[in-house]
Amino acid sequence: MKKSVADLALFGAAQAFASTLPVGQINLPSQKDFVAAFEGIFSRRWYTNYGPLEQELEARLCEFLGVKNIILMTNATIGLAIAALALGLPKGGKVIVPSFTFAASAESLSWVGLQPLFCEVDPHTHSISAKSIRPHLAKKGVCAVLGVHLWGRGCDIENIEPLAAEHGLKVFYDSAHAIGCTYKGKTIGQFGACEVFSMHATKVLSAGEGGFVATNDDELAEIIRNMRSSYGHRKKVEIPVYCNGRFSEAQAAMALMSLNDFEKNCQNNKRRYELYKKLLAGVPGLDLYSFDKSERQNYQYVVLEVDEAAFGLNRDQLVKLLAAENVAARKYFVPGIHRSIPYKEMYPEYVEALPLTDELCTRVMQVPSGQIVQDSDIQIIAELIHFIQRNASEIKKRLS
Ligand code: T4K
Repeated sequence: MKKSVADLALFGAAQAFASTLPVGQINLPSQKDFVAAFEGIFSRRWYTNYGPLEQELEARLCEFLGVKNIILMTNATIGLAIAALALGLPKGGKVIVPSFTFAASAESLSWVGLQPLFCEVDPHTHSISAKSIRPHLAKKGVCAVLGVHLWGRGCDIENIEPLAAEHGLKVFYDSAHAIGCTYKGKTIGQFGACEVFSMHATKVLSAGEGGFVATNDDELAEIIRNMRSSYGHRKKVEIPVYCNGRFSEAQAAMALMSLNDFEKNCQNNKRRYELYKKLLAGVPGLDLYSFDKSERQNYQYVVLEVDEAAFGLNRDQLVKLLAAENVAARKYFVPGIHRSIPYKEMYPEYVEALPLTDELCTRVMQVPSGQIVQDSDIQIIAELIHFIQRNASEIKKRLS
């Protein structure tokens, strides 16, 4: 326990943790199950291209999300790019997308010759809403809306979809954070033309690397399956271009094990989230992102917002102090995509146009959660944050 500001690692004292505590899930399966799954792959000698594990995973995900079609993909970035092309959006068309999201949401559009039209987000939910897309709907060249369910919370689907339909726009979703979550009681994956999920190593459902597209539209599913280019139950249909978005048996094995553990991992995430909530309650200037209790959540990210005036230090200073203690808190997402390369040069018109997003980019951070984070670690992180806040003015002097 730190007693004075000189005890902080940033000022040369011992670190609170001997090894780094990352943000991210890294929910590994048991090594025994892992070896057994890989023995099966080796004995079948079937490594990719719609093997038996891939087929089993697609069927299980259909059931899990209550959706007719799942198309597994190398990762969500490829899934988003293929989905955008499969929707038949016109070359050079503009897709309304938030800037407060992971770069892949916009980059996937650029890869397939579409233009991101960056919109604001709701400062409370951090996601796009009918209000934030409304000013852009009638702009020249706009052809679709790509909603993002940030932190797993469904964006304003019930208002976005009818509004987009009035303008003849397609809606699809980047649901990379939202596996197992609901919106108005309905499982995310069932909305829009299609939804794209990530199974990256840091996600609560993990294939190491991986992703998938979910859709109830059979025709769209066939186009996406053909574009992904692998064998299987596909019917040959006309497609804009082939791609390699294949998913391997190794990824499928990891994902199936992760799916078996999904409920348990979400419960553990929730416990960690609630512990942070309890232990950080009352820290001036620090807000824990909250979820609608009536919805199912995966609690994949523990998101904090720092109000510099009340906390006494800014978000960057807090992240730096924690990093020195081996707490690898992250700043998702800095800078906003509209201010990052290449977009700030390609589309300078957005640089000063998104003040709400800019504000979030200076305040929001994530603290470690996931399998390797013990309750005792959270206790230490919370004590550190309390200590830092109590001593904010002295720390600030030292930092300057
Ligand atoms: N849309 C949204 C809204 C997304 O958030 C993402 C990805 C995508 C689309 C695209 O999905 P994918 O194409 O990736 O399927 C991470 C992930 O790479 C990325 O998947 C994720 N979102 C994004 C929010 O975060 P990084 O660069 O911060 O991850 P990385 O590799 O630094 O990992 C975070 C921490 O986890 C590290 O501090 C170390 C730890 N870690 C990581 C890996 C990979 C481990 O302990 N073990 C590991 O194996 O982007």
